[in-house]
Amino acid sequence: MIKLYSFGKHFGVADPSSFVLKIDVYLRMAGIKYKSIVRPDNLSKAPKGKLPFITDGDITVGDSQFIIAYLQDKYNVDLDSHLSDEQKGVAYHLGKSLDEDLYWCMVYSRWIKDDTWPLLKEAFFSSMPFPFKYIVPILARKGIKTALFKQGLGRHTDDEIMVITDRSLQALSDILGDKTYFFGDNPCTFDASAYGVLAQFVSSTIDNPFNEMAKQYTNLVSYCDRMTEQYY
Ligand SMILES: N[C@@H](CCC(=O)N[C@@H](CS)C(=O)NCC(=O)O)C(=O)O
Repeated sequence: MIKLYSFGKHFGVADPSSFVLKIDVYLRMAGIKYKSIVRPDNLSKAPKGKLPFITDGDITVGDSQFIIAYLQDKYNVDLDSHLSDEQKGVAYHLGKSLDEDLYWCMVYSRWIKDDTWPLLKEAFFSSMPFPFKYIVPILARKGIKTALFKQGLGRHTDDEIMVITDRSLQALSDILGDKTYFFGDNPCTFDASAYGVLAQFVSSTIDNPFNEMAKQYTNLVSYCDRMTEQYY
């Protein structure tokens, strides 16, 4: 059976990583049986040093885009057969925007903002033995700060990052409109990506200004509720 190496349920969502949640929901959408493996040493075993990765027998695949490609190929999954070529192209680049832009806004809201960092630190590091529980979170947060700076988002002010996040959420809300899924009546691969990141904002128990702002988009909230209801 496929094993999905993940962080485990946190803050009211099946996984606090948008990339792991993308694969978790994708496997459910595709009807593929899998087992979630939540272990502290998952990251050190990850082929690319990041989660998610999967193992399927003796095959290991890292990175959400390659995991999806592997599942499509190996298990003959096609969640996009109802999309036109143009829609497939739009969906692909929308997905990239979530992975490369909105994801980082979420990271900023959790790791950098002092209103949420204590919650994150407690959830991920408090069970570590002394002195690691004090040293590791400081180093990890510093690493995220550097990553955000290099990515570019970390060079903006707090207000600017809020604006960038809101623009992205507004655009997603406009695209979804009153449709059931992003591309109509049936879910597609993009819905896995969308749910993966949107649920982190609107279905999370984390109460911060970013999530508060996201929850104003009632169609995005209903969408995540619908996906959760359907697949969990
Ligand atoms: N491109 C990767 C991104 C995965 C990723 O950034 N995972 C984060 C969690 S959301 C991670 O494992 N970070 C740990 C680290 O960088 O040490 C994918 O699509 O799977």
